Amino acid sequence: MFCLLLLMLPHLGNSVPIVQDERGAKIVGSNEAKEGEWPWQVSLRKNLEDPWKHICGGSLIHPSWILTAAHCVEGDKNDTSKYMIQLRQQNLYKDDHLVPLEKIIIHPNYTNVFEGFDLALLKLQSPVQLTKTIQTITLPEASQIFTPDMECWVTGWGDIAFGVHLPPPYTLRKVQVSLMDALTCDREYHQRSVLSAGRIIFDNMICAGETGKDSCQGDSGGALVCDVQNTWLQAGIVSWGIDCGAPHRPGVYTRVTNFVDWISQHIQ
Ligand code: 4AZ
Repeated sequence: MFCLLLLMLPHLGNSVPIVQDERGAKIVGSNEAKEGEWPWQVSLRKNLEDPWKHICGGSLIHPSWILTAAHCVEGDKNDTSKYMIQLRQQNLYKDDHLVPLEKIIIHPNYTNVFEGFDLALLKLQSPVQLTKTIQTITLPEASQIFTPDMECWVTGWGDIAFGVHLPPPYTLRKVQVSLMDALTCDREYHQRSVLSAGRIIFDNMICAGETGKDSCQGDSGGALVCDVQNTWLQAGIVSWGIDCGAPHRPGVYTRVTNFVDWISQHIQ
């Protein structure tokens, strides 16, 4: 959805042709996740023409709470009945057990993805039983610094290349991505861009990925996680990007450290 929208924004000057690449594109550039990996990964489902269709990813951060992107539930904060959560699943739609929502909390400063603040909390009607395959992801301390040398991954059932849906049996995919701070990312986004004035990437965003390795449509709301001294911490939430896996266009993520106080205020 955002790919298309974004490509229609001429001022961002994306001049990269849409081609199938030879870099082995999948989530983009990924491999299949193993069963038991990424036990916090959830699928956000919406009741559309296709009932309970996957629209976004999300992460289990507490037995009763999911963290996702605000743009995934935009305009529906009082309409919890339109949504359901599927907890960690190896193949999307296989043996669904959908969990209803009690509450949707969109960050109060959210207006659109380009301004940041692209996060929302979803409260489940009843807490989930944690198992070997269903676990929470740890949020970082607000002071945690994520650096490009860290090992970070993004996972999801999103498109495997720009405009190319993940085919059945919809196996969860993962890709290792390197982080990029907002300023460096902003410089990247100004490359080959018609309009060079003004910030494109703000400090409440963090970027990750490189040519051929990226998140894509359908991965939104999912977690960008990093292994920090043998603990997985959530550094980002898939938010937006121009194209998927294109040169000078890293994936843009909500920077979780900026929002851990807001999150813990709501989930106590
Ligand atoms: C989307 O449309 C989307 N390459 C998500 C992530 C990225 C681009 C688009 C990052 O939801």
